[in-house]
Amino acid sequence: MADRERLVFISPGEPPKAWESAFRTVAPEIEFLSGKAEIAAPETIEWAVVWKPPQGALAKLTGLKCVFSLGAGVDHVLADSEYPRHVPLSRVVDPYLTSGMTEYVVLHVLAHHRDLFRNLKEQAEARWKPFAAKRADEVRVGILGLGELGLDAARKLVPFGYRLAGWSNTRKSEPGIESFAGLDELPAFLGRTDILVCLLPLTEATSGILNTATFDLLPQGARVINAARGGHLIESDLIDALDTGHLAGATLDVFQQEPLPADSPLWAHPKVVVTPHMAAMTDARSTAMAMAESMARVRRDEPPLNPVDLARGY
Ligand code: NDP
Ligand code: OXD
Repeated sequence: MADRERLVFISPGEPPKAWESAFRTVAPEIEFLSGKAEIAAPETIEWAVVWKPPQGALAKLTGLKCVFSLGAGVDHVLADSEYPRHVPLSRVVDPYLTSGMTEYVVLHVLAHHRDLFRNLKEQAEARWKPFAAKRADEVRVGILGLGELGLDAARKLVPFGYRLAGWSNTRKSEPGIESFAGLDELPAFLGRTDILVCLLPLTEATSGILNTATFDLLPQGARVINAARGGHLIESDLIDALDTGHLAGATLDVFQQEPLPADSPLWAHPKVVVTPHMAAMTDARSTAMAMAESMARVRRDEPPLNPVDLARGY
């Protein structure tokens, strides 16, 4: 048995430095392993901190007490069919992540409402053409997913005066935000939405939810913002809906393939804004602190903070 608890960091392509330093501060008693080299005695590792772990990597760590997703989403962990399902999985819920996402959503909702993209295009052509934006109380914003991130973004949009609604599994009761719940209410939600924001987790039930049938239910000239996962969107369906003029624009932060391939038609599409999966970034210092708190809980046989319901997938 190892004399120190051991933590392995598995995030292919991400330098472990910031996390190693954060854990050195909040949990100096734990041995931090970068997961790059072959690990001796893998059965003595208690904690795994992961982003897109390779298939089967976690199943080999037979002494695991908890797995921590480096993101709010856990689809990248549960994609591993060998995930050891008796081990609790904890995800990131963090004020800096939440405020980062809210900034992104507010920025792009405002940009679509005020058609900043038209201003940029006309500036490039040195054309002076004022146009009137709709009043905010005539603009219907709808958020798919009213969880940690969707709810905060919706609340911060309330003071702008938008007509706000959200769609979730369970009904919410939030001042200024109309609640739609379950698949039966999805068509009515879409039918009243001019700017659609996706902040759902990627699960079997939500995979491909942004498709032609969904877009057809949105009003003519609607806009789509996807800051959740690339797997929510059928990219060719979006391009068709933009090219026929049914949709007026889109902001995409996440893609079926990341990095977005250089030959993707999304890069140069005149109605699409592409950002490279950066809507909200996990803050190593505050998240490592929450993970250390979770470890203390697990040592007391309590669930970690922000546990994922493995059956539900989020
Ligand atoms: P939460 O789990 O807190 O919220 C999920 C919301 O989606 C809940 O309101 C839930 O409903 C709803 N939901 C889930 N499944 C369904 C369904 N089948 N039908 C209707 N509603 C459903 O997640 P977060 O808000 O913390 O994060 C959302 C996602 O954002 C993450 O999973 C991740 O993929 C993405 N993300 C992207 C980032 C980026 O940089 N682009 C950064 C961080 C996160 P209910 O409330 O009823 O359970
Ligand atoms: C997340 C992400 O899920 O960064 O937190 O995408």
